[in-house]
Order: sequence, then structure tokens, then C-alpha cells
Amino acid sequence: MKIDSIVLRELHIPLVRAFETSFGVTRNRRVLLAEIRSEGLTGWGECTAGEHPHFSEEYTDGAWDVLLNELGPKLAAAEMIEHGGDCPGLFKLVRGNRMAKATLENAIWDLEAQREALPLSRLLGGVRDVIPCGVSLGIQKTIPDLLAVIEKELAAGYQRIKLKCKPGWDVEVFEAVRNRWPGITLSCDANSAYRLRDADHIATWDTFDLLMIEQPMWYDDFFYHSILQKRLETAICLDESIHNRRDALAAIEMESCRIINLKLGRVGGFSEAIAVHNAALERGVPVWCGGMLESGIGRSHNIAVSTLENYSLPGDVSASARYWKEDIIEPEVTVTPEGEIVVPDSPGRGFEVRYDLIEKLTVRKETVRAFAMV
Ligand code: OSB
Ligand code: MG
Repeated sequence: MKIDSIVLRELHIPLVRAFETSFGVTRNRRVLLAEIRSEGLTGWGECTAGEHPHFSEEYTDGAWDVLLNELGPKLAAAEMIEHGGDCPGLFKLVRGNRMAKATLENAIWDLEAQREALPLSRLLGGVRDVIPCGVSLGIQKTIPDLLAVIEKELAAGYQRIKLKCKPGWDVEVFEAVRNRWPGITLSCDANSAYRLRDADHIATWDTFDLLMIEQPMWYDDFFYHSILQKRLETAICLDESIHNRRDALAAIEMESCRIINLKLGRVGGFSEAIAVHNAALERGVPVWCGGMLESGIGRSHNIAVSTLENYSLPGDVSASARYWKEDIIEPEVTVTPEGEIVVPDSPGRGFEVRYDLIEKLTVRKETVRAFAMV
């Protein structure tokens, strides 16, 4: 495919409610989008980097620079890009920066799906018509506040509740939730807030029958998680630690986790996500699709990848209205009373972009040049 233009944008969009994790509070998102035109079609990608390098090393301004001056020029100058799967090779010289890489690679997959007149989910090898949905609930001011939020999300149909946790917002919270709802599917996510010295404390959580404990310790660790996993009945799920197929193999081999949260941006795009997915499938380790507070573009990519066979647990991909007053896609993402998202069967992402709204929310916009100005 001939790449006609690559335009990068930064959009500022307030969340409808603040999202608090063990590493901080997000109130406003800075969303980076790539808009790639080729042969009369337009593909879109979203960068899932956060505003600060708190979840991973990547962050909005760093990703913007890498996209504009490193990856974008490589893609703009490429002569032989036919498939999304050609991007990892093209970007090989740039180390890390996976969320930035995924932004462009995923837009190429989107273009490819449109060119082949296939739903993106089918191009990726997906097998589901609907995907099961859970929600990730941020740390709240009080336990009664949290119980009220859970009540609302359960009434909306969500199949799994994930509680963000940290020291001081854990056992009492799990106890209160389990007392009220003994049977719901419940998990927690510490975003690396604990250390191995907390192992005895974490082991007491076994009584809460959690589906998993997500990334309890260091964001870059396998070894200490494998020690912790031996001391728990509850499955550990790794998120931050898994960047590629080799990481997944190491974590599975070392028994550092029994479940993987497989995020597109964190592993560098659809190609590596499929590789991690397949490695986990072959070894009987289920995966699910995490979220990064995405706009509709990233959300639609998450829906497509969640249709792969081994995405067998409910993900954190939920309705647009939980994040945005107005989403930048049409229709916005909605969830059925059964807690499922119906996967679009039209070519490409299956959601239109609201171009006027994107223009209105854009605070910077730059066209990538085929050769960086150095
Ligand atoms: O650890 O899964 C995480 C949001 C931002 C950064 C990290 C994480 C999250 C979430 C929110 O849990 C998932 C979502 O609703 O998009
Ligand atoms: Mg997580």
C-alpha cells in the first residue's frame, strides 16, 4: 500500500469521572491519534501512553516525539508495507517505545482490513461475535462510595468487577464487597504497590475468592512474582511486566502468573499481541484485554483483538459513556444487559470517526515528513 500521509494529533478530553490507581489520579486525558491515508482509505491508531511515565516508561510527550521524529518518518518512507504485520520489522531499530509503535501498526491493520473488506476482528483471526466485559473501578473516597459504584455496574450487566487496590485500600474493601456480594466474579489490581515483604498480607486475600490479583509487585519483575505465586492459592495476573512473547514465555515457565492481561499498546501492537496470545493459548494460560482509558479508536481496536480464541476472560473494555461525555466514534461503544459488546461485522474497525469532534478536541496536529529534520 502506498502511504499518502500520516497526521499526528493530540486531543484533550476530560474523563467523566476521575480514575485513581495506586500510582495516581487521572482527570483529563491527552489522547494521541495517528491518521494514515492510503489509496483513498483512512486508518486510525491511538497511542495508549499515559500523561506521565507512571504506568510504564512511555508518556504522551515522549511518544509524540518518537512518533513524529523516529517511527513516523520510517513508515512515511517505507516502500513495501502491505500488512500491519510488516511494521515490527520496519520499526526494529527503535528500542522499546511499544505504545508509540502500536499507534502506527494498528492504523495499518485498520487500513488493511478496509482494503480487504474484512472486519478487523476477522483479519486478526477472531472467532467471537460478542465479547464478555468487566469494569476496572478506581480507588474511591470511601467504601460506601465504592459499593454504590459496584451496584450500578452490576445493574448495567458487567460480568466481572476489578478493584484497584493499594496498601490501606485492600482487605477492608474486599471484605465489604464480599459481604455484600458473595458470588460475583471479583479481582483486584495493585499496579505494583506491594513488595515481597507483604507476601503474608497478600496471602490472607485467598479467603476472598478473587479471580486474580493483578501485578501486585514491581512493574518489571517475574522472579519475585514466582515466589509470591507459590505462596498463594489465588492466581496472579501480570500486566506491566509483559512486553512481548518472550516475557510471556518466561512468566509462564517461571510460574510468575497463571493469567495474562494482554494490552495492545504495552506489547507494541496487534502482531505481538497475537504472538503473546498464541504462546499463552498453547500453554493453557488464559488472557484478557486490559484498558488504558482509551477513546473510541483504541477501544474499537481492543474490541477486535478480544475476539481471539484465548481472550477467554472478561476484559476491562467497557462502554464509552463510562469515560466520555461524547466519544469520538459513532456509534459509541455500548454494553448489552448481559454485559457483552457486540462485535461489529462491517469492514475495518466498524465504527465511524466523528471528524468534526476530533477537530474540535485537537490541541496540536502535525504531518509526518518522510525524513526527520535533524
Ligand atoms: O493497570 O489496568 C491497568 C488504566 C490506566 C493504566 C493502567 C490500568 C488502567 C485500568 C483501567 O485498569 C482500564 C480501563 O477502564 O480502561
Ligand atoms: Mg493493570
